[in-house]
This record gives sequence, structure tokens and C-alpha cells, in this order.
Amino acid sequence: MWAWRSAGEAARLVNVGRTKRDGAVAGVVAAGVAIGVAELVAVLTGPRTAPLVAVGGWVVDHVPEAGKELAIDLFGTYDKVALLIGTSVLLAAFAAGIGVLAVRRRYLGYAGIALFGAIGVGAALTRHDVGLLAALPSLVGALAGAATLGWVLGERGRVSVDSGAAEEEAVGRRRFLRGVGFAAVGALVAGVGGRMLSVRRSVTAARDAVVLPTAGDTGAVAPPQADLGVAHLTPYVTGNRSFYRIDTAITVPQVDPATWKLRIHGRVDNPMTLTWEQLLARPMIERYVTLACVSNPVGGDLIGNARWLGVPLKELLLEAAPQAGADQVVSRSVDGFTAGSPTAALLDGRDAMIAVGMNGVPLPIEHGFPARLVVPGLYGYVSATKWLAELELTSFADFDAYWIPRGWAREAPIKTQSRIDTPSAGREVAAGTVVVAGVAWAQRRGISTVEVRVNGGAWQKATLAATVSIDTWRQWRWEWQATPGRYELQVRATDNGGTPQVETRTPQVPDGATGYHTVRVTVA
Ligand SMILES: Nc1nc2c(c(=O)[nH]1)N[C@H]1C(S)=C(S)[C@@H](COP(=O)(O)O)O[C@H]1N2
Ligand SMILES: [Mo]
Repeated sequence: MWAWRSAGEAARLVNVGRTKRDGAVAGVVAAGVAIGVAELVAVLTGPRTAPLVAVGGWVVDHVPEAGKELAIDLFGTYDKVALLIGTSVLLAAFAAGIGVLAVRRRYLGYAGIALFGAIGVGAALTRHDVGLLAALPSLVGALAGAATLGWVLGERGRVSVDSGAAEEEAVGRRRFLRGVGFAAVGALVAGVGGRMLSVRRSVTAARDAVVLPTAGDTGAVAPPQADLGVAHLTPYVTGNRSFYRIDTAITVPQVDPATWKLRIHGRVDNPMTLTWEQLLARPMIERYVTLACVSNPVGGDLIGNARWLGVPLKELLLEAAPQAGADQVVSRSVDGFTAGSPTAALLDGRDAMIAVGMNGVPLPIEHGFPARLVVPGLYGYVSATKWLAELELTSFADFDAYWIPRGWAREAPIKTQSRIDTPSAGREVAAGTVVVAGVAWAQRRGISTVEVRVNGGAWQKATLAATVSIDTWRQWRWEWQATPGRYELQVRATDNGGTPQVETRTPQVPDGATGYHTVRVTVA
């Protein structure tokens, strides 16, 4: 604790010494103010430029595959929430350290904040399609954080000459706590306010206002027999809310149809640009297509079946007139994600489309509103670009899309697979008739047979549900006369070409997992 007298003054200026704990607290509230103010500024510059989101986005783009898989294994679809929380906890820890340093040497505190500001600025500037203004949230946030640190730590109190040391201490402490309280409330108001304003700028209202055209060609409607009605069996059509979601976006891109444009360019004779109105004015098709993620482990649930409404891609591409050698169509989203599909696959007559509707409603924002690609038979990372902004004709030799340098295959047709949904692994079931059921898929080829075996015994044919096309999964069921004991159930599917699914277990990288889904159950 230190203090000084100034001659001729009736009161003396007292600065109560700050402990390390005070420093840590000051550091954390300063960081809070920095982040909160940055959120507020990001309302103007876009949510992807807010420091936590920008740094998180940079991490997503740069962590090695193993780290990402671990995150998905640990947190599933909440991997990005976990990333944001992890980043915040780390930031708080560093901020506390900076605050402790700042007690003795204020300049170290400022230097630490400047360093974090620079990291935020750097990360924001690497985001796709952002201008120099992307630096603003971190810059203004860092200034606010530095001011807060100086103000909270540097509180000086004027107390009367007569007051004793204990009283000085108490006055100083009250001022410090008041400063911390003010700063914390300010951080909260700025942060929450910023977030709320950002949400108000979402495109929910624009989506609600969309009136989807009806398809001229609706294709077959799923008959009731597509669902076997077995308890715990995945429904034939996946609801939009339960549809899996995979993307690299930390904040869901908000794309207003009023300003949306699709550019078709690159190696084409007729480059073109379509507005939302022009897209909706084109003839539409409606099709059930089962989308699958290459990261889906055997038995996993990164797969879903929806009825998509959209504009056939083939005619659009033919109008643009791809040049010879343009063997890859790169689809690019507003946030810079890219997928590369073989041009031949998009022109071979399958129902590749620019989808605008999902199960009868406009695309949900997190599934790509206002427009995305859906290509039957190709894993999502090489075809299903959400928040679609451009299609660029190029060659596989000239361009690698997002996941390719990260170790995934250039071409990735969906592999034949099957899954046991019930009984679920580890379950105990009663002896007698046990219904074993699940789904099987081989998009573009279709499923001809599904078989089940118990403890490695003979394969037994399952009953298949009806389906509308070769591009969706099929439900199957098999009745098992089970006697008490412990069992291993396995399933395998065969496509319409007579090729059974691959038995050898391989991991998801580089082009999709193979192996039989195996479930252990106890019959009691
Ligand atoms: N813009 C964008 N589109 C994307 C992705 C992405 O990261 N960003 N991920 C792809 C992957 S890997 C898959 S499996 C599908 C998943 O689509 P869904 O989230 O609608 O299920 O979207 C694809 N489209
Ligand atoms: Mo994926």
C-alpha cells in the first residue's frame, strides 16, 4: 500500500495498493468489456468479424483433422459451442494473467491487450469476403479493454488527512469494487445488446415471407409403406429439426433473398448471374434425396432424408455452356466454403438441383437458406454447398475445394451402408420375438437386399419397406426368435447391381467409412 501527501492540501491522494487477485479480476472484466464492445461494433460489420467468432472460425479452418474429429466425437453437433466456450475460458485465463502483470507494470497490461486485439484483427481479416472494416470490432474492443484496465486498477481516492489507514483501505476497496461492478455491467450490456441486435438483423423475417413456387414435376410421393412403423426405427422422412447439420460456420450466415445472387462463371461460354426472382421463376422439381456426410461413422446418424424442392442444375449448366476440360463444378458459399463436384455427375441425368425448399418449407437458415445444392449420390462435402453464392466451372487439376487439402478425397460417391436402429447397442431385450430394424442406403444404385446375422451365423434376409427412388434410404426389418444370452447382431446391404457393402472396416477419411454395423445385445 502506498500513499503520498501533497503539500497545502486538506486531503491527501491515496492509492490503495492492488493485490494480484485485484489484478486478475481487473484483467477479466477488462477482457469482458473488450469482447462486449466488440460484439456491439460487430452489429455493424457482421457477426463473423466479432473476435471470438473470428478466432473460432480461424481455428476451425486450421486445426488438424484429428483435432476436429475429436471435437465432433466429444461434443457432436455442439462442437462449435464447445469451441466458443473453450476460447472464452482460455481468454479469461490469459486476461487474468495480464491483469496480474498490470498491477506492477501497467504497460505490460496494455501490451497484453494490444496482443489480443491484434489476434482478433488478424483472425477477422482472414474471413472470406470481409473488407478492412472487419478489423474494427477487435480494435475498438481492445481500446475499451485497455481503458477499463487502467480505470479499474488506477482508481485513486481522496480521503481526509485525519482518516486512518484502515479507512483509506476501505475507501479504496469500495472504489475498486465499484469500478469492477460498473465494468462488468457495461460488458454484459454491450455483449448481450450486441448479440440481440445481431439476431434482429437475422433473415428469419425474410424467410417467413418467402412463398415457394410449386414444382411442375413433383416426382413420386412417399407411400405409407415407406415407413414400417417399428418403434425406435428412424422415420423415412427426417424432420427439418432433427436433420443433422454439418458446416464450418460458427455463426449461421444470414443471406437476404432480396440481395442474393448466383453467379455461374469460370470456364463457360455464357457466364450468367441469377437473382432470387429469376431462380424461382424457373421450372422446379421436388424429390426425396438422402443426404449423407462422409464423416458418418458406421452406425452413425450424420445422414437424413428430406423432400427437396429446387431448380434442376443440368439445364442451368447447359445454358452456361461448360467448356471442354471443365471437369469440376466448384460451388462456393457466401462464407467461402467450397465443394467440388464432377461436371459429368451433374449432367448425367440425376436430380442434382439448387434447392430452395426442404420438406415443404423454405430451407431452414442453418440448412442453407435461401439456396443450396443437393446432388443425389455424392457425400455432402463434395456437393451440398449451403448458402450458395457461385458455381465456378474449372478442372480438378486446377482447384482443390475446402476439404481436399485437409486430407479428403477429390471424388466421393456415397458408399453402400446399413444401420441397425433397434435394438440399440447395449440394450437388454426380452426373450421371444424381437424386431430388428434399421435403414440401408446406396444412393444412385438403390438397395436390393438387406441381411442380418447373429453371432456370425448365416445371413438372414430382412423385409424391405417401399421406397420412391434409388436416391433414398430404405427401411428394413427382421424378426428374431431370441433366447436368453448375449449376442452380436450385424447387418449388410446389397445394391441393385448385386454388389454387397464392403466388410472391411475402414475409417471415414479419406472417402467414407466401410464395415458392418455391429450391435451387442443381451436377451433376458
Ligand atoms: N456453406 C457450407 N455448406 C456445406 C458445408 C459447409 O461447411 N459450409 N458442409 C457440407 C457438408 S460436409 C455436409 S455433410 C452437408 C450437410 O448438410 P446439412 O447441414 O444440411 O445436413 O453440407 C455441406 N454444405
Ligand atoms: Mo459432411
